[in-house]
Amino acid sequence: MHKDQGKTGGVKGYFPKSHLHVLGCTTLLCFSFGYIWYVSSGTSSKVSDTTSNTQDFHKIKRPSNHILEDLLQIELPRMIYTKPQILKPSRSDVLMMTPWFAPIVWEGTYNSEILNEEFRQRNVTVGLTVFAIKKYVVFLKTFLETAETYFMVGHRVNYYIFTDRPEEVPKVALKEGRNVVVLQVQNYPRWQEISMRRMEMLSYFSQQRFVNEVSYLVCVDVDMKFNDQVGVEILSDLFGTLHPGFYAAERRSFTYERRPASQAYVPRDEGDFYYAGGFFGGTVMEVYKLTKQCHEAIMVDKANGIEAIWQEESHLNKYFVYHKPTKILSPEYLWDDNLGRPEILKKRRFLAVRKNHAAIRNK
Ligand code: UD2
Repeated sequence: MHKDQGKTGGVKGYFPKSHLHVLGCTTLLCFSFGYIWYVSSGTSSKVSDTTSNTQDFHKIKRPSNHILEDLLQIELPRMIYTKPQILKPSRSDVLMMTPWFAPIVWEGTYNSEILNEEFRQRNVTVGLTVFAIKKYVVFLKTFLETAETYFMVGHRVNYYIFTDRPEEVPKVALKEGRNVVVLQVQNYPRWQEISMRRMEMLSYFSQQRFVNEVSYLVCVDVDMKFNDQVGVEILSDLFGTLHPGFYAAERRSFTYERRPASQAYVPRDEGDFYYAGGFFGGTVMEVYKLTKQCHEAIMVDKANGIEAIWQEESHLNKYFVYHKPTKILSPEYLWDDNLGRPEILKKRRFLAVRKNHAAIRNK
């Protein structure tokens, strides 16, 4: 697969111009759509100090204390549902549990009613982080609109949009308890660098800001659309997603970084799964640890004049070999229709949007 074809190697179509939204809006207009703009200024190497625009900052409703909230007693109400059957596993066609007892999330393996009740009682706020640097802002409208329909329905959500073009972030009507926060960050000439620098920015903002505002972070690619429910069943201390191109592959086929000179190196006799760079997350603390370690490894590689084969995705995969995720999402959570519709895939929750790499990258 050629790197410029994209990770899933799919056919990428031309993204219609009608999706280009160059909207020079006023702050007033933004708030009328229930938006919270947080546009930070300047850049310290890559990311800005977030304390500059305090008047908007205070508009974010924060959970009272998301560390202590976990200690609150959760008591379920009376609920009527089909009982689980010990001798009849809900799915027999796929692995539902890793050898380190992390559940693998497939349609049919969980009860969203129970999970929703538990997370509602904890009043959890989820941060969805997405980068739309340079021309990738064109993907935001569909991304946000579909997220409003399918992502964490009924829960509190902060969308954190990292962009170098804040004025081009489209306005989308938001449901109650949901906010958009625009974080202005710098861009880079190479798309590989943009993709990798996400680790640095995520670790910086986790420490500076997210830790005070949300319990969990979900970190995803922007050239995607939600196509079915993605809810609290995904949440756990540390979660990764099975890459749609490799979920059935043998270890030898995983596209881990194989050069020992790189910090992302994974020996051929190690590794459980091949995880996608485009969907991972966990508690703010765990995402901070992951992104900080990956960013530092990327910087060591840079100093040594080497770049991992799949940029930060390679570093993420190395991290997961030695820090096992506590939950794993099936490819339902990151699918590309160019890969067909296998029988095991009961839902396609988050789908790659066709894109023409040549027209979109480095633009
Ligand atoms: C794959 C991975 C992606 C990352 C990348 C590294 C999946 C589904 N995707 O995606 O997570 O590991 O390979 O090579 O596994 N971006 C911008 N502006 C740019 C370029 C990138 O905002 O100019 C952001 C944007 O959020 C985009 C993401 O970086 O979704 C990943 O870049 P990509 O979508 O071009 O990479 P792709 O599809 O090969």
